[in-house]
Amino acid sequence: MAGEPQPDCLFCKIVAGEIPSTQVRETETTLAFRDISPQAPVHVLVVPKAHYPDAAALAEADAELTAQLLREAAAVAADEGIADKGYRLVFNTGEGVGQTVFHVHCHVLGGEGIAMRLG
Ligand code: DGP
Repeated sequence: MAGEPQPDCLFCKIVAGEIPSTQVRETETTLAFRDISPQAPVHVLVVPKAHYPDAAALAEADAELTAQLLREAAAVAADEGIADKGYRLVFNTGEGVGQTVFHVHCHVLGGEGIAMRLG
């Protein structure tokens, strides 16, 4: 069923506490934790606790949860002190652009030295 935990999903295991992570925020429906391989001074992943493979599937299934995820991403940016200077939210969607974990996650990227423009 849509949203149900998937046994082989890495981020479902992190949500369940079966794999450790450095958590920075948690709500009833979302979890935010530091990326294991940071690409910027601040690099946090925000996930819904429910399992959806990518941003398109989440948006199609649950508009409120999509909004909660984006609100949490903004809250992470505020907590991490990067909201004023600007930050980037990235949803890699599909293997072709490097999505490696098929549990939707929002990368929150920011801090000194982060590129100002994509491309
Ligand atoms: P993506 O390429 O968009 O699917 O990003 C997946 C991210 O997940 C990547 O930046 C590295 C991160 N990641 C992979 N395995 C782990 C893990 O076990 N723990 C944490 N905290 N992050 C992980």
